[in-house]
Amino acid sequence: MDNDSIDSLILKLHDVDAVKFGEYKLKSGMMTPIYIDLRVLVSHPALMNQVASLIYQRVQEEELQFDNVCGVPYTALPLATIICSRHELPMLIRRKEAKDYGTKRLVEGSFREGDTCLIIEDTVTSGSSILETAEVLYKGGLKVTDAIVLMDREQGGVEMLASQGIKLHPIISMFKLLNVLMAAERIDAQTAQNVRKFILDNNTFRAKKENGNGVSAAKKQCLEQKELSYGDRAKLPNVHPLASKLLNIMEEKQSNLCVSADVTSSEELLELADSLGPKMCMLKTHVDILKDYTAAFNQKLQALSEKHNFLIFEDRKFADIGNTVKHQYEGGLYQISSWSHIVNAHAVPGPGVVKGLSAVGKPLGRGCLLIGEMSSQGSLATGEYTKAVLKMAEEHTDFVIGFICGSKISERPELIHMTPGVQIQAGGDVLGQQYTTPEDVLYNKGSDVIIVGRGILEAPDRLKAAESYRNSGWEAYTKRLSKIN
Ligand code: 5BU
Repeated sequence: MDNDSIDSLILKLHDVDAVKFGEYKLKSGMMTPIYIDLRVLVSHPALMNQVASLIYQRVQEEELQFDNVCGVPYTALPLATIICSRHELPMLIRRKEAKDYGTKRLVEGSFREGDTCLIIEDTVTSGSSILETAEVLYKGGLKVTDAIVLMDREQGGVEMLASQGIKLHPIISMFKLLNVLMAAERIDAQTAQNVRKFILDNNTFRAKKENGNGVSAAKKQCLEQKELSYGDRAKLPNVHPLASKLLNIMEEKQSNLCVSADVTSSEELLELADSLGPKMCMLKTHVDILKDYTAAFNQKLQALSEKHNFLIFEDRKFADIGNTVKHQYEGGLYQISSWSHIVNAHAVPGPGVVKGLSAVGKPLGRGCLLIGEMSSQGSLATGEYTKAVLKMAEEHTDFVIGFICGSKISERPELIHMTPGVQIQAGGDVLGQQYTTPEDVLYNKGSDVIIVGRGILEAPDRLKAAESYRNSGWEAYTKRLSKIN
C-alpha cells in the first residue's frame, strides 16, 4: 500500500472533521485528546470510495482467504457494502438485536457452517466491537480469522484480538496519523505529544492484563509522567524484541557503553571483545576495515557476544535502493545479516532502504538504526531531514529499533538513541569528528547509548578506559533518572 495515498487520506479525514483534537469523552467515560468519528464518511462519497479501495487493496496485499464479508454495524456497514458490491463478494449483515418475529436470525445472508468471514471495521480502540461481532458470527457457525480496520488507535486492539485468534490489519495507525498531520502543520508538536502520551498511557490490553496484579512499574511511571528506566522500557508492550534484549543487557550490566572496535586486525578485535566484553552492552564493528577477515572470525565474535552478553552492531550505513541493500546485507564476502544483531542505514534513499533491509533482517530477528544525525562537522543530517528520519523510523518499528543521533529525537520510549563522537574531553579530530562528553550526551541530550572508539582504543590501558566510560555513562543516566523522577 503506498504511503502517499495513506497520507492524502489522513489529510482528507482531517478536512471533513473525522479526526478532531480537544477534550472528548469516550464510550467508556474516559476523556481523550483525540476523537475519531468516521460516521461522517457517508456524507463524502469520493472519500468513502477511496477508503473502500484502500481496504480492498489491503485484503489483496495480505492475500486473505474468506467466504463472506461482514461490516461491524453501523459505520463499517456501508463500507463493506461498497467493497462487496464492487468486487462481487458475498456479504453478511450482523443484526444488533434479534427480531422478535420471523426467523430470529442474528446474521442475515446465506452461508454454510464452517465458512470463514472477514470482518471490516472503521475504528478500533480495545477491539471489543470486533470481538462482539465475531462472537455473533461464531454462534452462527462461522469462523473469523482476520479483520481489517481503517483506523487503529494503537491502544491494545491488535494484541487483544490476537489473543482471541483474530489477526487485525490496520490501514492507518495513530502514530502515523499524528506524524502526517504534524508534517502538514495541521497540529503542533505539543498536541501530537499529548496524544502520543495518552495513547501510551491508556493501553486497554495492558490494563486488562494488569488487573488484579496491581499496576506494573512501567505503567505507573507512565501515568506519573516519569522517565522510564532501561529495564522498564524493555517491558513496554510495543518494544521490539531486540530493543528489549539490549535494554535488559544495559540494565543488567549497568552499562550504556558501546565500544567502537575500529581496529584492522581480526585478532586484535577479538582480543578487545573478550577483554572489554564485561564492560559494554554492545560492540560496534566496521568489518570492511579488517585486513584479514574470515568467516571463522565472525563465529568467534558471536561466541564472545554470547559469553559476555553484548550485542554486535555492524556500522555499515546502508544507503542504496531496497534491492541493492538487501544483497549487501545478506550476501557478499561478509554476510552481515548472519552475525550482526544490529545494522544502521541512511534514510536518504527513502523507505525502500528500510524495506529492503527488513526483508532480510526481520525474519532473523535483527534490528536497524536510522541515522538521524551525524557527529561530523558540517553534517547535512539536520533539521527537516532529521524530522523525516524520525517519521520513517516511527512508521517501521517492526524493524527499526532506534537512531544514531546527537540527542533524543523521538519521544517513544521503545526506540533507543545512540550517540557516537564521545570522549571524556570534548573536542574533535583533524578530519571533522566532533566530541562531546558522556555526561552531555546522556544527561543533557537525553540519548541512551554512548559509542566510544578512540577514547578507549588510544588510551594506555583500554580496560581501565572502558571502565571509566562505563562509570561516567551510568552515572549520567542515573542522574538523569533522578532529575526527572
Ligand atoms: P571515535 O574514535 O570515537 O571518533 O569513533 C566513532 C565511531 O563511530 C567510528 O567508527 C565512526 O565511524 C562512527 N560514527 C561516528 O563517529 N559518527 C557518526 O555520525 C556515525 C558513526 Br553514523
